[in-house]
Amino acid sequence: MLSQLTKNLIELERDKVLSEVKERLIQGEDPMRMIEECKEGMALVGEKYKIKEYFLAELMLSGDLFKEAMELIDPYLGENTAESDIKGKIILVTIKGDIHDLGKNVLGTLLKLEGFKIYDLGVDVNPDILVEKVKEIQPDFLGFSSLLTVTFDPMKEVIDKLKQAGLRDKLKIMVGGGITTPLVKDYIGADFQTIDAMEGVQYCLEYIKAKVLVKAKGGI
Ligand code: B12
Repeated sequence: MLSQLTKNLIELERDKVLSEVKERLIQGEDPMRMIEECKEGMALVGEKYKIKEYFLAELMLSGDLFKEAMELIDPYLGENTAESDIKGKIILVTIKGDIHDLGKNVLGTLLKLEGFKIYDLGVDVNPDILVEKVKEIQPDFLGFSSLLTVTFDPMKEVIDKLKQAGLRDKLKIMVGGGITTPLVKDYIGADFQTIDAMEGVQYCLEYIKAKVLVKAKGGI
């Protein structure tokens, strides 16, 4: 059953959504639950768009509303980590042709809270510029956020170019976003795929933990 928050987001009831989020935050509710309910609402807005019950205007309104709700939730998510305790570097990006960024922003916030340094390169990023940034930043992870099928080839292009430059094996590559599947991961040549930001955070934490263990045993 849909929560009231999810229903109000689908109906684009801005005031009701924002006042409910404020109220529940004050009452000390887990902010992650509200993020999940809003995410569910966004997926259903997408369904309405698909069947032409909603149009671009509604997509845009829902995007703005989600952003406003996140702005309220952000301060309740926790403290950021000190620079000296950084667990690893992560580039997050939405590739050429795609300007969706809400999921990427949620993921960035959660990773930051877990102690990762985030290099958010934004949206509609050119593959060659991204390859240069990977060379420059040398991140532990590259995370693609993808909401449009037209991004599959440019993401594959980046990974192919990283292979040619001998950089592919120096980092783990994740792909996420509502339309991605394990098949997309295999097609582009990534290491991990999810449609759940928390699973992405878990993947990064586990990989870093394993890397630290290997180092401690005298590997790498
Ligand atoms: C809001 C929205 C918009 C907003 C975006 C606002 C913004 N700033 O992002 C606007 C209005 C701009 C928009 C535009 C368009 N959109 Co739009 N949009 C959506 C909608 C409704 C919600 C997306 C969203 O933000 N969800 C909420 C977030 C939180 O969820 P999420 O992205 O999945 O992220 C979560 C996880 O996946 C994960 N995650 C995300 N990224 C990553 C990355 C990694 C590494 C990891 C580990 C995890 C992770 O973390 C998040 C939290 O768990 C979707 C519907 C849907 N089903 O997704 C359509 C949808 C994505 N849009 C669609 C379309 C067609 C368009 C347009 C082409 C419409 C048009 N005719 O112009 C344009 C494209 C513009 C462009 N060039 O990019 C289609 C895509 C179809 C396809 N298969 O390619 C969808 C699926 C709607 C539909 N059902 O047809 N859109």
